[in-house]
Amino acid sequence: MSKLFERGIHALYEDDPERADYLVFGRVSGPNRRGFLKSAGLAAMGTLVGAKIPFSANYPAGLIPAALADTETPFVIHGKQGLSILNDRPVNAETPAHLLDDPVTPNHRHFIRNNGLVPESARKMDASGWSLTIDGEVAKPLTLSLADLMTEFPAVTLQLQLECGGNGRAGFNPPARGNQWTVGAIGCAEWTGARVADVFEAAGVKKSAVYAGYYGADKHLSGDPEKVVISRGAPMWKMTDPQTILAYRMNGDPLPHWHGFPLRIVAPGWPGSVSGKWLTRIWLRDRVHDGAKMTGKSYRVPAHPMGPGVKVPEEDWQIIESMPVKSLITRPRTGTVLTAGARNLEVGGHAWAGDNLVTRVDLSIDFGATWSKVHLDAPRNRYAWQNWRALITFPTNGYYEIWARATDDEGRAQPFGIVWNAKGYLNNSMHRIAVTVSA
Ligand SMILES: Nc1nc2c(c(=O)[nH]1)N[C@H]1C(S)=C(S)[C@@H](COP(=O)(O)O)O[C@H]1N2
Ligand SMILES: [Mo]
Repeated sequence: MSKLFERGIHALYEDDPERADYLVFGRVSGPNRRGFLKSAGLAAMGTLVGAKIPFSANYPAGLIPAALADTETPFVIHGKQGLSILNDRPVNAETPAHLLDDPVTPNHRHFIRNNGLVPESARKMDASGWSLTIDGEVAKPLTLSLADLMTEFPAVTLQLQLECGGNGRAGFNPPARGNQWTVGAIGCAEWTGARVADVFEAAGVKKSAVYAGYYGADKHLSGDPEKVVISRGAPMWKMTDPQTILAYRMNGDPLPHWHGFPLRIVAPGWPGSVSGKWLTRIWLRDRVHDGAKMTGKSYRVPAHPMGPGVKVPEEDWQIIESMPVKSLITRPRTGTVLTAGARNLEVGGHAWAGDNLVTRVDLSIDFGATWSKVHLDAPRNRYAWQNWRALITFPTNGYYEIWARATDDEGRAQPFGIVWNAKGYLNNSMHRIAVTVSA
């Protein structure tokens, strides 16, 4: 099923309704349609809408069943502005670089990466029936309401960067399947919540606990309530880091429904997939968590860089932990044209480096021949992205590219190219934008 929805049902139907119909329902439109509907097609359609369809024979070909279509208005994401929609079922949308210029990413500009469907209660912003369970390798399993979390544990407010492990996938060649993120699956909002460590402490962590896995309330695309959308996690040391939190506010507001209302993990600096949304349970494990999208090739890369077509032995796939050093130019917007004779330009953006600090950012306007250091701010708190700015001077009129390269505190700098891997993770190649000074 997931393959069908890689592009989103609305996009699929807009492109070629008959083909979409065939892909979704396994039937063909036209004279043969009735025959197909009686067999596999009808069954598939029934599964998708969750019941038998008594009047299926009358169902117009190429029409998106309202049960699927009305989840959100196509191509509009409520509460967001200016995002590029990569998929609408599940909703996946990224922020163009120039709209990420704010030092702290506002809610309407933060990217969305959903693997399934937003739970109904989150849509209604209703936390009345919600609770969080902490169980597994603990002395005292806990079940907490939102009010418990807000009152029994100290609240911390932190700016935390969250980047999808697949950000930059669009740059892969040969292409990697999945959402074709360019540069905008990154944000740094101000999150408020309880430290995971404090909540775990209340549950009494056993010595046997080595890993913690999350479960959320989102719904699988197939509609099957038994299927888990995603259930990832992190080792105890990361989960109990003082900057890993159970967030119930985003930039001062209750968590927006897109971002996990009423509660999510924010485990900054690691692939965004560790930061479970619509959180209902954390299971402390005596082994590495093996939930949905923890195993196989999901969020894993080969221990040694490999080329396309090379078979990597099972034991050489490693779970992605800290994300690599990266930067973004958020002003000016790429394609900016300056008036003839203009020589100076203010350039700015952000840089981040997983669990590390960024120690410098350099810019080049001559395709990497020479570099100059920008003014780089310290992070507001650990795991906040670092804002930077520079004034650059163009020697003549003409076409320029501005390239940005960040370096972390272990001396690792962004590469020019991409270290290829099969699933298109961890592309931290340098960001570049085009600027022309008119002739
Ligand atoms: N329950 C749940 N949590 C989830 C996801 C999801 O689909 N379901 N997506 C993960 C992925 S892959 C990423 S990159 C981040 C994205 O967070 P955002 O949508 O708030 O930007 O959430 C993570 N947490
Ligand atoms: Mo992600």
